[in-house]
Amino acid sequence: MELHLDSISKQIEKGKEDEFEKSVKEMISTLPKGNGWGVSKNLCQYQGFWLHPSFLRGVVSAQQRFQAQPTDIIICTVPKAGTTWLKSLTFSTMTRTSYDDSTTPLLSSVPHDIVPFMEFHHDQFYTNRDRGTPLLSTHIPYSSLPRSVIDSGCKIVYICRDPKDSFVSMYHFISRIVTARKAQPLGLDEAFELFCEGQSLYGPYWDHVLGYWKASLEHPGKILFLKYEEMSDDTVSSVKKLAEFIGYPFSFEEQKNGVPEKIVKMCSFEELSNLEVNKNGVYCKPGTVFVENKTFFRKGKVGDWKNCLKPEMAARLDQITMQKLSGSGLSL
Ligand code: PAP
Repeated sequence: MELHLDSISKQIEKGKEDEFEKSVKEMISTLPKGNGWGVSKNLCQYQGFWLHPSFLRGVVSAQQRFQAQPTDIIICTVPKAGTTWLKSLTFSTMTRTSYDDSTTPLLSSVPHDIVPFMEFHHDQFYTNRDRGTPLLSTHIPYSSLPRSVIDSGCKIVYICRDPKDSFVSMYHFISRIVTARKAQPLGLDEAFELFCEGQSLYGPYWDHVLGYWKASLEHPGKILFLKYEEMSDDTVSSVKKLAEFIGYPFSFEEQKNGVPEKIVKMCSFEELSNLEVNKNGVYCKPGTVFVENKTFFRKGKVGDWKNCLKPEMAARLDQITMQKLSGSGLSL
């Protein structure tokens, strides 16, 4: 009898899932389409932002079903602004009484497998919660976040980066994925033009940043707004600030014993990028593509755009940034 009921409820679930898939497909077919940079045929413009079609399915699913808990910590980022680094630092800070630098799961898993993306790994949330670390991440723009994330009282940590470095990072990341698939990546000039026009993953870049910036001014206790450059400049102070904000402050004793410094070292680009898992492992975003873990660790430097962008390209991005951020109190 129990087995029978189980199979009926599975059928009902499957029916609901099929209906959801159908309605998302229909909705996607009505959206404006943009250039997918070779990763997908098209990006879709959804609620003002350009999304990869398979991420969009996850975004809609999260909007409809994700229930944030007041104790959740959600890392929100615009792609290529420091997601991987912030995940490692936050996870290590939250789990420092359970693990140290010789036992941390970061030694054997890429940070994206340890801190799942809300829109890519919907099914795994509960597993993650069972592990006792209420830590998730997302690239979803502020205005499109699931309602429960805003209402639940959970905390958000956002990181942004100089758009010149984020663009260069994204360009290399996508080129590596496309080349691995034996396809022809977009030329730098074409990708740059699209980025400037706002057509990049989860772009327009500036609108994404501004959404979280304005929200952080309105709700400073809910959203911590970080910059990659400031974190690079003084990582230990940034980690202490982060720990305080998420409710896991370092005690006097821990500070005396150099715990924040140990976390910073363990999560440094040099340490993480040299781990076997991050040199040779593979990350799979469900429903989309396999990405080699090493593509998340390229150079990890501030100002690498100088090796890639012509001065006039840099000036153009700076100009757009100035215009877009004008009057906001934010500079990048
Ligand atoms: P994602 O949004 O796809 O997850 P994300 O982690 O935000 O990517 O960005 C990757 C960038 O962070 C890369 O920058 P680069 O291309 O300019 O080199 C990557 O090298 C950098 N990065 C990854 N891990 C670290 C780290 N531990 N410290 C500093 N930078 C890092």
